[in-house]
Amino acid sequence: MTEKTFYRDSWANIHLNHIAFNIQQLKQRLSPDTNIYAVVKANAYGHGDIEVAKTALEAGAPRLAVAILDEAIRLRDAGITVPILVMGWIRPEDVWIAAERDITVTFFQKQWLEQVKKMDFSKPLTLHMKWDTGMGRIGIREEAELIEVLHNLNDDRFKLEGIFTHFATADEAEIAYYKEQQTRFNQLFACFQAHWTKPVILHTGNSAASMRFPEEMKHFVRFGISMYGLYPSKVAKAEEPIKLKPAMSLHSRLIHVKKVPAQTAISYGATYKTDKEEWIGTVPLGYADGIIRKLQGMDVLVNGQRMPIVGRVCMDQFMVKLDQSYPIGTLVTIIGSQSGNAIEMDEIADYLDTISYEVACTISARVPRLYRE
Ligand code: PMH
Repeated sequence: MTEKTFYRDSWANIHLNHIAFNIQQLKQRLSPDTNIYAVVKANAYGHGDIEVAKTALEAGAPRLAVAILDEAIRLRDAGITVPILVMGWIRPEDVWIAAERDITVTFFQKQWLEQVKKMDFSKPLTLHMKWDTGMGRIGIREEAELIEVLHNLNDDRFKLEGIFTHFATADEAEIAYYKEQQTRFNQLFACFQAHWTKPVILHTGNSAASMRFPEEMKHFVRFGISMYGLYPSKVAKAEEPIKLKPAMSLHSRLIHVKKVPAQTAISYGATYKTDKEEWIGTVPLGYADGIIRKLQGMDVLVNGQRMPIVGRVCMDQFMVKLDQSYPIGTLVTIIGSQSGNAIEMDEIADYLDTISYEVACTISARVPRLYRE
C-alpha cells in the first residue's frame, strides 16, 4: 500500500491485519447464514475508509455500510464495487446519484417516497427500509405507517432489497429493552409479510448484538466498533464473547526536553506550576489532532512508563512531565503499548467520560495514518 509522505513526528498506526482478525472472530461466532456489513462510516471510525473497506472485503465481509451518501461515493470513486448501504437519510433530490452509482439508500417516510417518485432518474434505486423498534432516531414505528409506505413503493425504478433496525441497548447487562426491540421487529415483520410477498434481506445487530446474541441475528449484521478491535461497552468487554485486537495506536516523539525550576508555569493560563525541579517534554500533537483539552492530566507512555500531560493542551502541542531527561526523538505513545505497558482507547474514553467510538473519530485528518499489514 502506498503511503503519502508526511513531515511530522506524529502518526497513527492502523493494523489492517487486526481488522481482518476481528472480522474472522465474529464470523466464527455467527451462524454461517449470517453475513457482515462492515461499517466504515466516519472515515471508518477514524481508521481510514478505503483501506479498511478493502481489508474488510478481503477478510470476508461482503458488503459495506456508511452513514451518508458522500461517504458511499468516496468508496465508489476508489473503485469499490460491492453493495454499499447508506444507513442515514438522504435528500430526495440526491437519489439520482445513488441510482447512478449503484448505492443502496435507506427510507422510512411516505413523503420521501412521494418526492423521489417525481425525480428524474432512470437507473434502478435499491432501497432498504428502516424500522424504529425503539432507538427513537429514524424509521417506521407503527403498522399503519408501514402499510402506507408499502403502498407508496409503486414505482418500477424502486427495488426494495432489505429491512433493518438498530438496537439502543444491546451492549448493556439488562437485556429486557433489547428483547422488546426484537419483539417489535417481529411484529412489524409479520405485518410486512401480510402485505409484501417478494423476498427481502433483514439486518438488525450492531457489534454488541452480533457478538452477544449471534443466534438471534438475521441475514446480515452491521459490524462497526468491534471490527476496529474495541468492545462496545464494559459489559461486552467483561463477557468477551470474541477476542479482539485494537487496530489503531497513536504515537509521537519528544521534540523538546528541558529541566525547569520549581514554580515554573507550563502552557496557556499558567494552570500548571512545577512543585520542584522537573523535566518537561513537549509533544507535537494538540487539540487540532484530536488530543482535546480535557486530556490535561491523562497519562502517555514514554520509555514504557506512564507520564502525565501537564498544563493545557494547545492546538498543536502538549507538555508532559518526565521522570528524567530523554533525548529529542524519544517515542511517545498516546494510545497503544510500549515495553509491556499499555494505554487503551477505552482508558482515554473513561478519562473523558465518553466512549471509544468518540475517541477514535476525534483523531483528526491532520494525523497521518500508517497502514500496517
Ligand atoms: N448500524 C447503525 C445504523 C449504526 O448507526 C451503527 C453505529 C452501527 C450499525 C454499528 O454499530 P457498532 O459500531 O456499535 O457496531 N452508529 C453509531 C452512532 O450513530 N453513534 O455511535 C455509533
